[in-house]
Amino acid sequence: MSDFLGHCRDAIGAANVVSASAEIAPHVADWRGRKNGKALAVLKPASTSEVAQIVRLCARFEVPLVPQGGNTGLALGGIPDERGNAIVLSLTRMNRIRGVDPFNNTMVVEAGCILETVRAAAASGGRLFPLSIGSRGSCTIGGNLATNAGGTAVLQYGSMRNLCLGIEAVTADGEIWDGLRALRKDNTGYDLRDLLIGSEGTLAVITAAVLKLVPIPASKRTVLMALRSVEDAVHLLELCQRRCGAMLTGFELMSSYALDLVARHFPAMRSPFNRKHPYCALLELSDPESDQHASALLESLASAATELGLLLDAAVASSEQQSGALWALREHIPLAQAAEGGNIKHDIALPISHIPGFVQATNQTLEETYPGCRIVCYGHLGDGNLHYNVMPAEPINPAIEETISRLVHDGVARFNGSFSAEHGIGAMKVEELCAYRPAVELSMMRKIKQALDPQNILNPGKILTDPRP
Ligand code: FAD
Ligand code: 2HG
Ligand code: ZN
Repeated sequence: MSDFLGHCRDAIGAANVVSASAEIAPHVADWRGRKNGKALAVLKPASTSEVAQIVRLCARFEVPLVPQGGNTGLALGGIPDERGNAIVLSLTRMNRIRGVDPFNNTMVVEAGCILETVRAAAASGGRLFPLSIGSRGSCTIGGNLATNAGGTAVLQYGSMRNLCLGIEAVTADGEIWDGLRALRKDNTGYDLRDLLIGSEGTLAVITAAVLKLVPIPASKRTVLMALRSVEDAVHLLELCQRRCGAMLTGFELMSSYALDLVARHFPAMRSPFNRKHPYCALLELSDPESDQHASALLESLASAATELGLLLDAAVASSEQQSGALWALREHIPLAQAAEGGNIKHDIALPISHIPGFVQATNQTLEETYPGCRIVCYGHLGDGNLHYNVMPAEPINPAIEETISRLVHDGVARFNGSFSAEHGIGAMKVEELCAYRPAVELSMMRKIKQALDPQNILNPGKILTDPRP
């Protein structure tokens, strides 16, 4: 192995091959602090050709590699396992914005660019890069692509797949694929870009991308609406989509218990309502016309919702600061859960019409089977994506985690949903993939993996089981 690391040092400079355990530590620990892997070293290349050299060395010495961006992933995809035979390939030094094209509404960025930086660069060119997730200050474009990240603006702009026109990547044998085409139409054979998006570092290392930009809306309005039930939230969503069409750019659901957790762990953040309501919906309207137009739309929407008996209360943000405070309530839910500790996460997608039935049935079964369990239910209702996290009364161990997840995911399957809406499979949901996807689907996935990475050096054991002991 010293031979391998020696060649790596020659390729990217000794300072960029990190092997001191204190420096490796943050790269092998998952964001939730639940798992720690081991790594031979963390390698930090600064260019596509350096990435290619490292991948060629990994292929030659048969060293597995785990691509990593901001390490904010929630499916244990970006850290190595406990064997200690893999390297972490950190893309964070590849952080150049290669160019912005306002007429084509695109920008070319390297994989290690932080999402927030990309959004700021787009804004300074008068454009919006719409992907918005709570981890935007640390996650990277490479990680966003590799997980096909979703977030709070998917309703109108789509997930990462819909926001990317082209990709540059390094294949498992160390070849560079320049697929940085900035085209909105391109039917030239199999869509390799789409194959790599969502592949969680198992098919290639993404080094750069062409991202789609949109105009910055003239006006944005944020409103928090208090509601009686999930069913009413679904009715409100239907009303909003009917009246606002493409101007509805966010529709998030939060249960009262989810907001209680935020208030407990972040006392400065409080719901604007002076009494508790079972659920709240956080809405964002983006209007291409003007503030007046947006306000009129919002007013008519609120009175229609009141007439239908859907609205218990509403708080309209009247400044950017107030809008930020409402969004902070929503974005602090995962942080409050992390502070509270011990929860079993379920990132599920369902047909929107089935969500009330699913929540009602699953809450009831859980409460009967695990008396005293608490359910933290919130998420991207407009996309049919809920974070349905469970905190049992008893301490969490692998057996209880497996039984509760099976109960929730069986319910999801009964309602024709998916057990992973936006966080991916990583190492955490490999068994679920086998349990809930048809054999033919798994077989096609294995053939793709075998064809593109015959040595199984790219993030082994993620998405699909690692056939090696
Ligand atoms: P990492 O965690 O470093 O890696 C994630 C996966 O991508 C791994 O499998 C890794 O191997 C692979 N990978 C990383 N870079 C590359 C590359 N260059 N080439 C090939 N493979 C690569 N996710 C959502 O979808 N929606 C949300 O709303 C959301 N909110 C979040 C809020 C918080 C507070 C946190 C902590 C996480 C949240 N996430 C959310 C999850 C996470 O931020 C996303 O999955 C994000 O896209 C991961 O980016 P990253 O750079 O941190 O990737
Ligand atoms: C969010 O929407 C993230 O806030 C995190 O996807 C979800 O922590 C979770 O369960
Ligand atoms: Zn989410």
